[in-house]
Amino acid sequence: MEITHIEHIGIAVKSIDEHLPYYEDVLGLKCYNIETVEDQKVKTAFFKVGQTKIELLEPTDETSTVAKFIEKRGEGVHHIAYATNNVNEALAEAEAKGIKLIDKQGRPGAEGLTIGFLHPKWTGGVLTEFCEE
Ligand code: CMX
Repeated sequence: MEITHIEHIGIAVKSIDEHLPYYEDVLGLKCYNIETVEDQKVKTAFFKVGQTKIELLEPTDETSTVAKFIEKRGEGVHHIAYATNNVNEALAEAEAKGIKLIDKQGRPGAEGLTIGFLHPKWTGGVLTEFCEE
């Protein structure tokens, strides 16, 4: 696989509205997109930091994996997403090298990207996502 850069860092929050002032008024970043990903049961808010984005993740209901994460661990860094030119190939290669996959195939994510997750138990406790434009 070829990873080109960190596409985004996902941060789990209870409320995007509550945290916008920190990112906009303290860090001086601009929220340029708010989008709900129905499939993942999350509302997302994006900020650009050079080539990388910060993605705030707010659960849309209590069955969301992000709601479970916040309940168990509190708000904070949720996942790291790497940009690759081919998510399906990257997933297959990781699986061939013994990593347990959450997604066998890429699926639609926010901002029109194709995404696929590796299981955090096989990646040193860091939920890892591959993204393809
Ligand atoms: N980072 C690190 N570890 C995590 C984690 C995370 N984000 N989420 C869960 N875990 C850990 C749990 O703490 C738990 O560990 P222990 O067994 O030591 O307690 C273990 O993984 C299993 O977690 P669980 O709560 O019992 O099981 P879930 O049903 O929540 O499944 C996971 C966990 C990772 C498979 C699930 O959260 C998942 O499929 N995540 C990928 C999808 C996702 O997170 N989507 C939201 C982002 C959307 C986007 O960016 O577009």
